[in-house]
Amino acid sequence: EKRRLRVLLDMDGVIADFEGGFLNKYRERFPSEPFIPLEDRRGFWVSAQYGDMRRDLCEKAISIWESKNFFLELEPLPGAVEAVKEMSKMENTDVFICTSPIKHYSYCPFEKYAWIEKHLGPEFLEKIILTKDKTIVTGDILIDDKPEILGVEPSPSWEHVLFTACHNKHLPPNTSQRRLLSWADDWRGLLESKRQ
Ligand code: UMP
Repeated sequence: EKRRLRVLLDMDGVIADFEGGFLNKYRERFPSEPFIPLEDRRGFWVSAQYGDMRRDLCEKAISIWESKNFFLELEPLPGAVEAVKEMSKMENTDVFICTSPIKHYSYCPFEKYAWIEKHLGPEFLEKIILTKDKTIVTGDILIDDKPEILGVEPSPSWEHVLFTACHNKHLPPNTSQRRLLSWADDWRGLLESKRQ
């Protein structure tokens, strides 16, 4: 009998360009403040690295993604929209978008739905999972740019495949964690490896 493959895709940093969108809007709003070029980004939390640079820059960074239209206006990452659409049309494959909203809920959850409808189409509105804890979601694979995904479930069902991003590309090689370097990388082969 056939078993279906369940793929969980993170949104920010995997299909939507959070880092690029942040930097553009931060520089536009705070043109005279220091900023971190993408090649100098280290660590998942943008706010932490800005706060380390100068204490008050933490809240200035946060004010950017708490603003109206921040999440809505993010650009798709190269190849992401095409890959997600192709993946979701594959036989025996269920694709879900699994994303953590920020706690400032005025705009983010709405705009994530609107972004998915705009870029992937209304049929994907049925595939959205908003959760702060991805460990309680079951799946075969979770493609996510956050190096460590923790929650209440100590042994999640999915294999976490690290999607390469500006903030994680310098991490020391980790033999127990596979990577997808970009959407030009072999994501089809990755999915095939999970069907065996
Ligand atoms: N985020 C922050 N602070 C940061 C960087 C990102 O709150 O410094 C937010 C953006 C996303 C969420 O809403 O965290 C990350 O969600 P996932 O990519 O883990 O789904």
